[in-house]
Amino acid sequence: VTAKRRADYLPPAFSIPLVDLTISLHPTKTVVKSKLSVKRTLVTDTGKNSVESADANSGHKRQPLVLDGQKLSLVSIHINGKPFTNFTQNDETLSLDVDADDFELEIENHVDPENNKALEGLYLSGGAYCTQCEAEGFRRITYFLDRPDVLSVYTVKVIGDKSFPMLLSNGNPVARGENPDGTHFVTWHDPHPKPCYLFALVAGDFDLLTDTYTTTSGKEVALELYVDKGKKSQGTFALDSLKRAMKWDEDVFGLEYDLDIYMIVAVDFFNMGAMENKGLNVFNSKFVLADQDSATDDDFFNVEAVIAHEYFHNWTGNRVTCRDWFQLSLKEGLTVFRDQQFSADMTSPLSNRIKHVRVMREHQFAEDASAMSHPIRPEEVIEMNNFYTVTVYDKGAEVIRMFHTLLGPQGFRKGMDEYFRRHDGQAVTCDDFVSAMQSATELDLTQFSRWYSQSGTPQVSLAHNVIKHDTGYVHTFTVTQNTPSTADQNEKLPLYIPVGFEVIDEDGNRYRDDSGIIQNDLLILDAPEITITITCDTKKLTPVLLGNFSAPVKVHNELDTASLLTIFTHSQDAFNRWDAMQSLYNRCISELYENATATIDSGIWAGIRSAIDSEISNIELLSECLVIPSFETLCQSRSDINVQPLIEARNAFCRQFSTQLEDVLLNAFNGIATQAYSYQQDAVNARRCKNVLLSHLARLPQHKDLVISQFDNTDNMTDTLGALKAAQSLPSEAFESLMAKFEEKWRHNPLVLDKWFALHATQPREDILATITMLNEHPQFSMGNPNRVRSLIGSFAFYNSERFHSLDGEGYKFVTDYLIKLDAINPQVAARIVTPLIQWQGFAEPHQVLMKAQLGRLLNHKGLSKDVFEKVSKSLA
Ligand code: BAL
Ligand code: ZN
Repeated sequence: VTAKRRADYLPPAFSIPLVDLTISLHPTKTVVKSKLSVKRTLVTDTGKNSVESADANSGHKRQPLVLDGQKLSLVSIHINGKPFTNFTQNDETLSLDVDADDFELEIENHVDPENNKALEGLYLSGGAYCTQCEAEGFRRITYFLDRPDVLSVYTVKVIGDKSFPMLLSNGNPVARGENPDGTHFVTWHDPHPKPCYLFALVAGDFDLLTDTYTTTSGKEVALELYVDKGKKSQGTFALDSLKRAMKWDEDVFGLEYDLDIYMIVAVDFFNMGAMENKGLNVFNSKFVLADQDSATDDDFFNVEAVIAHEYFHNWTGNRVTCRDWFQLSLKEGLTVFRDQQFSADMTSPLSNRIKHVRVMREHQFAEDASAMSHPIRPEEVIEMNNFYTVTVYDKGAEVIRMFHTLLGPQGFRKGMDEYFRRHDGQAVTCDDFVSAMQSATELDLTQFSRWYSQSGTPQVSLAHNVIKHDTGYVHTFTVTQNTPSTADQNEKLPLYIPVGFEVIDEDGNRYRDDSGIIQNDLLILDAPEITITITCDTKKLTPVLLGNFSAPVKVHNELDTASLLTIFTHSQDAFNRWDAMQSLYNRCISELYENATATIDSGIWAGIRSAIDSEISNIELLSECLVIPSFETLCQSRSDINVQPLIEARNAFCRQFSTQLEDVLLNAFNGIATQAYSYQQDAVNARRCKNVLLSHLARLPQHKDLVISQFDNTDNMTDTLGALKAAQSLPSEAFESLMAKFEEKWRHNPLVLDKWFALHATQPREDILATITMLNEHPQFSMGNPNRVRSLIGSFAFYNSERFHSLDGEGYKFVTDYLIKLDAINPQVAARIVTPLIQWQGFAEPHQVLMKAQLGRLLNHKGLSKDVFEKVSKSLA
């Protein structure tokens, strides 16, 4: 197994301007006929092929055309119409010794969609043919230069049995008809040159929702959404979301859609969330189907966000694509940032920001601290599918957000305009993006661009000293940065970090620094250390760092309870107010972690009580402030973690929280009226707040009926699930009884049942492994369906920390046994679920020993995929 390195990039030795595919679908023997126009690429000044020039000059034979191809049965090769035999083949490539510079290559091969359980390339699942080509799946359909910098215009003829009435591919349909053998066909033409990872084909029998969208410049676009039969009514929200996304991209970025038709197909078997294939998005049905009975508010939110994300890729990804896969964040970080901005505009900036910061703190910081640590632009990759990570996506989006913060909305837009002006139709690099942004600002972005090459989570620390002078007080704030070494990189350089910086006193008055270093509430920390002073006649000042999470860093700012409550009361930044409460809870949990019998000071409860009282009508902030940091978040500010004691400390804090604050929690709960369901932000906020409150009240036996009553009486899935989550704290018979009713009602809806699988899997009961083993046999469960596997096994490994990390080692062993079986079917999904096991670094020695023992078993397993091998071998290196 060899790694590819970013530094080894060479441009392709051949281009393929035109691709003409004829694909005759058959479950086990699909015939792919590919006709390619191929040109040797020339360097204009020498007239020599760019890669072979040395060989050519020294008189050696010309460089062969080396095509990628995996799991294909080759039938024939023709060049310029003549049979061609001068080739060699191995498991991964087909190498053709061709003399010509410009020729037509015809290849015929067979593929076996029915037995393709990895869901990469062309597969037949759930009664439909479907493709997934990103990152390197096209090579499982036909032989090709499967790399994103080879851009071609595609014509695709799809031939299929009439039991598959819909035959779809990219672009516009240009012909359709019937064949003498009873099959039918549709021919598609996509005029936009694209890399093969954006190729798509879908064939099946779907329900179709249609609509139109007229762009600002007056072009009418047909919108088509394909869903499973009988699910039409669950598709309307997605289609409306698409129109909102199209409008938003015109309004905010001036970007219009560029084909006559935009199609989205929802399928049940899908490794990812969705895929932005040109003009033909393929979606995991989980991110399309939504109605009030079966989808929660979070599901609605996610549908809108993912629909927008894939749509936004049409410009940031498809029109301007990546030169090579190391540049993945060029399109993903940027597109995640764009979808986050869209969601904030459609819903609420605050809850969006908190949602995304939670992802960073729970998952991205953990990745940085693990053996899989990598910069947002990785340097070395064995299996590209392993790099669709929270680092590339979410930290990548944070880096784009920092450009936005530094350049301002107008400067950012100017940079984006320039990016498209320079690179529309090209495959480019992250450096090209930075260069376009550089053209839009006076700031020198050289140091800033280290965010692309340096991995790890920087730590920003603050030391605050006060000296009394005759005239008042001089406060000195020393802010330092330090990025600890990571598994992939020892040496770290100072980064250019925009640190939100606010200084307030106990009454909420704000203070400016003496030298005006802080501008627009930002301190630019571009050196290892920066000191600012504030001279004033106030002794007690509270510094508030990282407003709105202005950079993807951890902050060390030791503040006492009074200061945290001051921030909550007075900070101008709602994010900081939320964050202060999170810090307060974290500190309380630390006390209980260090001393299990400690009781939290009554002053703290009084402070929280008055915080709740003061925000009783601001339910959006209130609900976020009532959420106790997750176990995963708590792990990120600790090392050498003993799991059970930390979970017990968190549970003890939660119990005290419920007991101490029962009256205010109940009062707030009763104060939120239940309304008929609508997916409107006010109603979403109300349900969210009510369900957070219910989860606290459910810990008190006297409020069991509130949970049951909500479960029995609600008209929507958000409150049903809120009740079920709260019921996880009830005695197990009560929980099981509600779960049984839920299953009875929803057993025929797999997406809803996924929620049920996940609720079971996250129960910290002692016999959970037996329960999961039983659920694995549930009629709706299938190891071949990634959604089911993620719900049951993924939820256990990622979120049932108590049982996964149980010190008898059974949780680790259970997941490992499962992964060994899953890896043989679907390596991509197996490699995702191995993540919690490879993140052993933060845990205490007894955990590490047990985790590494299971990783060793995996590594020794014969036939392990490249996907799992890469992560496991790194974690044991
Ligand atoms: N490009 C893979 C799926 C997504 O990020 O949209
Ligand atoms: Zn994406």
